[in-house]
Amino acid sequence: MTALPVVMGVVNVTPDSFSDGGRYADAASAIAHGRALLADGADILDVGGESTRPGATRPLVEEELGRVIPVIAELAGAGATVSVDTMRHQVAAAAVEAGASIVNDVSGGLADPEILRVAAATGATYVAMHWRAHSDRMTDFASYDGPGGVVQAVRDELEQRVEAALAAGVAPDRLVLDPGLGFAKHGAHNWRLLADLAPVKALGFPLLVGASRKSFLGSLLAGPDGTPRGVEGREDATTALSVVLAQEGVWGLRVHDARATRDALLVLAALRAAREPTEH
Ligand code: PMM
Repeated sequence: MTALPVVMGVVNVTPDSFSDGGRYADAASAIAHGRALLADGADILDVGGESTRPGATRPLVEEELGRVIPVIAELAGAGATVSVDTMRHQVAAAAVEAGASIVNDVSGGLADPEILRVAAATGATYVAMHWRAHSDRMTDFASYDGPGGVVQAVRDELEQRVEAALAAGVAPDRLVLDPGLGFAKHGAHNWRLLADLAPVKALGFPLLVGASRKSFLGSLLAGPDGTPRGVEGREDATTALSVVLAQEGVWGLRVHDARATRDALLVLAALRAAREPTEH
């Protein structure tokens, strides 16, 4: 029986994230939000200071550092397992120094290859997500016309990121892969990937999946006039996917509402326990 996934709660310290834009933009509210996620059952807090919403422009390195480091220092200092959501080696290095133990790089080392050496040197767990371009132009890269379509392309491109990470010295047991839902992918691409994770899983590394509140769920849940459902109305669909992904054996679920996913995992755990043969 595969273990149930860890719950990674999202702490976006950004003025412009699509899912919770601006709500936790100052350190104090981001820290309070991190504590609330822990109370709701998050195992890991993923702290990010750069929005990757489609079309987003990048903050300066100093801005990103100023956003995430105080939050990471406080939450890691209080005993939380903290991941830093960054594509920059300077931010990854400072975050690990401040107590983060996971580097979550949505670019898989493509945006700043030096980040791989930082992950290797610090011994942090490194999450390599499938990515093709920065958010301001990623929709230009959302075509998957080769044989095998998006599933084969994501598998092959992640394999190249694995090779780069291992060549930089990241230990194989410190590597996690992520198919990168919504990154240079349209809705149908996300659904194809979710429907067929096996080739990515067969690369042999734990999988993290971030489906929470993404726009393909908004489109799925569109009203009769075709208007996509707003982010707050995507929670039940997110939780449904958490259950499906847990049953598929993913390692981690990156979500905004830790309690909904934790509750769903408790249901699965109870069912699994009830299936075990009893002693008497
Ligand atoms: N998605 C976002 C940001 N970081 N990291 C990983 N590993 N996987 C994801 O799918 C992912 C990510 C964008 O979503 P947000 O704006 O809600 O944080």
